[in-house]
Amino acid sequence: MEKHEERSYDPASQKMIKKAIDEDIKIVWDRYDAQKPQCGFGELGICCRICNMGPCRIDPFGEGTEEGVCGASKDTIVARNLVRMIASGAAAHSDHGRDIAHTLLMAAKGEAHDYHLKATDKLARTARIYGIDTKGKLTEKIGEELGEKCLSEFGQQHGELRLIGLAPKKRQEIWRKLGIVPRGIDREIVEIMHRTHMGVDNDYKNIINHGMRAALGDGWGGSMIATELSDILFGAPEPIRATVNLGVLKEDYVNIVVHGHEPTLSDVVTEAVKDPELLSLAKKYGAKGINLAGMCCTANEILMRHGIPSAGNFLQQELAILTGAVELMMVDVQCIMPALSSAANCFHTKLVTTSPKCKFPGVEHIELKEEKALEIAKNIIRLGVENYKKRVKERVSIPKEIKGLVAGFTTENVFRILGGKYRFTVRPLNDAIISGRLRGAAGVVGCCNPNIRHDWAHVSMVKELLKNDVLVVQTGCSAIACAKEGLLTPESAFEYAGAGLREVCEAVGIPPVLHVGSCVDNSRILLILSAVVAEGGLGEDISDLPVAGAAPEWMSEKAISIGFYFVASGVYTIFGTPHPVLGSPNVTNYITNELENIVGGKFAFEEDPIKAAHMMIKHIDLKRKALKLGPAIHQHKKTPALKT
Ligand code: SF4
Ligand code: MSK
Repeated sequence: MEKHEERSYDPASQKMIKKAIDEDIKIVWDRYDAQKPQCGFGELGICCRICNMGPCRIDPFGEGTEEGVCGASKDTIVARNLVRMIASGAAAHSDHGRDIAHTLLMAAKGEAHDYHLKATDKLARTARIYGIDTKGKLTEKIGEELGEKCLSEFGQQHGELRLIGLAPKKRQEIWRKLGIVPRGIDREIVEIMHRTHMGVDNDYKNIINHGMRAALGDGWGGSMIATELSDILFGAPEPIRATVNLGVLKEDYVNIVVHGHEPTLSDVVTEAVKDPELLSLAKKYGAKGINLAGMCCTANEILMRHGIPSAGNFLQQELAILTGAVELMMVDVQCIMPALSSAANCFHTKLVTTSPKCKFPGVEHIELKEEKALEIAKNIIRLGVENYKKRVKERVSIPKEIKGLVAGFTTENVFRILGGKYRFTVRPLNDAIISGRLRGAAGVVGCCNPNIRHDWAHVSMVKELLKNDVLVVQTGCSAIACAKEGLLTPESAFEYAGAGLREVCEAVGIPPVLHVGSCVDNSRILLILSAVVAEGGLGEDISDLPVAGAAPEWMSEKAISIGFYFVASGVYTIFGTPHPVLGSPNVTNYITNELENIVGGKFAFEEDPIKAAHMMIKHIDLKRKALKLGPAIHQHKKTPALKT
């Protein structure tokens, strides 16, 4: 295998990686290689630099220093580092949720005319969950009250987050008994920073238990608020066909790529690109029109609501620029590589930052102001259109690879699709699991990372699960990886699904892999699991369900927070590469073993995606047995794994 093939499983990415090698342009894989060997202390989690008596490190071989200057043990140091990752991940998701709540409030008050409360049904439902009396009230009034209530939960000091009440009763009791129900979203994150300050919490179990509390404040708080309010504000997604991969970029068009996570501006950009004046300007410069594409989770947001194509996932952000065909890349927050500005400098691409939280030196910053979002969006698109003149035709090479997918599944429409028009229920899903046509379900989510062949682990794991009659739900970059392989279409069930899963997909008309959105939309998975419990017949808690989760190519601190809120919600969750905890056998044992008896879920680390898939299947079978369900009806013979 040549270098470009080793680096990515995706043929479109391979072509652009080859182009980078040929033109001696350094991209993420080169920077990764330059970092090797990566710091062993960091990998094991046993370095500490939280006070100025340090930095300190523990000798992993037990021959040198066993404690920091202050006396902190490896258990304390590892646990502190780990929960600080949760704090950062939960903060990122939750700040996203706060921003959406802020925009919703402005829209409701009539201060942001380019936004409207689109999903009024969902608005009323969510308002009622928050105890708001909706009778006889105008939509805007309900929106205002809901926006205020949600915003107040970030700084709430006492009590419990409202959305916690959507978890199964038994689950809520487990959290209450353990004292890990989040009181306020920000409060738990701040408390992580306090507890992990020098000389505070030294009990690794106590530290991690609080980490779970903050992570729950993300999954059942900040992220769930982001999802629910985004649906209200930008429209509740419905299954929608679209396309994915670098081939969505068009040679004769002005290509605009939006990248990041928060859809507040990009949702308006979907309107701005239809502006007749901008379209005629594009034509004046010789382009056939304006082509909008997404990247990472901003892509997922506008893909599921507007059918805007996705140009790719995290590791493709530089590769999109390398096509030489991107006039402008507009970024908001999270997962935006600092290297983008140098990649853009190698081509004619204009990079524009839009959030006050995310600026790059030397890069044009046009800040989103909700009051005049459409005007700002048009100004940004105009820059892209004008930049078309600078495109160097000889440097343009757009890979042809493009695949169709269906995105836009949500908790609500999954109920409707499964139950039919008159029966809003997940009963058919429960029945399919009980009868054994479906073995169980798995959430495969998360990033991509140059430390593992791009997309390969996602695709291999998901194919193995499908073959074994496990329905897969996906978010984030993992969903994009599998979409590029063609797994997110109803037709793919015929090629990849086991007979039982295929039967279910055919009967209901769904793909065997359901794309439920962006990273914050992992909260949708929590709600689907809760609905399955409430439907009955599969136990009383999420931890009773024959389900498992995985993040095979994770890289972000958000993935750690997501992992912890799934584990704390009772889900067995496998990460491809380990958390930086192996320097403490106690912490490792706590999160991969003991936690199961405490919260019902636990972590496992397994790099081989096929092995990991079988660990998930084994777990699903154990849960089936505990529920006294028979084995899955259709057992399939093993087929060879994909080449690494
Ligand atoms: Fe070293 Fe303790 Fe300070 Fe950490 S807190 S840097 S282990 S002295
Ligand atoms: S974008 S957090 S690389 S999934 Fe949500 Fe992808 Fe991971 Fe960012």
